[in-house]
Amino acid sequence: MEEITKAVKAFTLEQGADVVGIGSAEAMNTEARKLQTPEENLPGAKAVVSFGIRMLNSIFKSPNIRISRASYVYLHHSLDNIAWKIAGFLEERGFDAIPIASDVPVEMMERGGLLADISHRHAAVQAGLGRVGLSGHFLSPRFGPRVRLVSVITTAPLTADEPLKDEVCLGEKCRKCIESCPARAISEDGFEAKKCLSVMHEYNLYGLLKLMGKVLNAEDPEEKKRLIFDRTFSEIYMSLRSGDPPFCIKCVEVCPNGQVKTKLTP
Ligand code: B12
Ligand code: SF4
Ligand code: SF4
Repeated sequence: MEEITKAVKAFTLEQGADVVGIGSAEAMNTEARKLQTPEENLPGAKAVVSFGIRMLNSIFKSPNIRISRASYVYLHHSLDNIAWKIAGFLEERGFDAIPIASDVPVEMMERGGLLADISHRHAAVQAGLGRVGLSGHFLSPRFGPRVRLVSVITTAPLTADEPLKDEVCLGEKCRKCIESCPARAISEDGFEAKKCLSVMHEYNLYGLLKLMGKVLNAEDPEEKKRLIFDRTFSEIYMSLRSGDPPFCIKCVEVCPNGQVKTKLTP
């Protein structure tokens, strides 16, 4: 299996991934919460190909929120596209393989809300690509949290990588993610999704409804025009195109792990 493992990794990097590793499905079956295991998604699963594409550092320097938002859409499309190709690559070699979406769809209610079929962070940790930090983010030693992830579950018995032993997060010495979160969603006790969402809502469909209310109430025709053309059109367009992209990214921006390391071009 060594040969096919090498071939899958090489193929993934050729397609545009910046990091790739293999996680053991057995280990994830034991550790993951219910309905987030490889086996429940693909009976007979043996391995999980985990990979990521780094975020551009320059995005964080732009004061224009649309640049950051567009990068979200771009990265998720790229990740899903490559994951689909990897699954095809494995099927052509006689194995079953399923890509798990990089973002939505997720289970909204039954399992306690907003749970994906696989935690890509968990898969990346198992695949030896990095560790989870205080912010809840997966931190790569090279890109910190500035990397978006996706996973492909397969019945191919690929050789698993060893999880990383060294800590990447600077922990108590740093706390920058805790201090900068506008929703106070991060603490030593963990991450609270509901609090984070309350900030995200300012920028998604709920925010859009609020914006429409403002349009209806605006008395000055110039202000009405500005709200319609400058804001509402782009919000509707982005929501339709990408589902409902969340838009706070402060905890990623401030993490010193992401700021100091840049990619070395081979
Ligand atoms: C739904 C969702 C959200 C929800 C939160 C849901 C929740 N319950 O946590 C909301 C909308 C609030 C959200 C916010 C954000 N998200 Co989000 N989100 C997801 C999504 C689609 C599912 C997450 C999920 O199922 N969580 C359930 C919990 C159990 O898993 P988890 O948080 O992924 O990981 C935990 C466990 O795996 C565990 N773990 C990790 N390793 C190990 C090892 C062992 C042994 C064990 C037992 C456990 C364990 O610790 C992790 C951290 O708590 C994932 C994509 C995916 N399929 O994974 C993206 C994802 C997690 N989001 C991401 C990002 C970037 C964000 C935001 C910055 C928003 C943005 N602008 O993009 C914020 C960050 C908030 C934060 N501090 O974490 C990235 C994270 C990349 C990274 N480097 O970590 C992901 C992976 C998307 C992607 N494809 O890259 N998100
Ligand atoms: S995305 Fe924003 S609101 Fe959510 S945890 Fe990170 S800093 Fe806090
Ligand atoms: S900001 Fe600091 S404490 Fe938070 S995850 Fe990054 S290194 Fe860890």
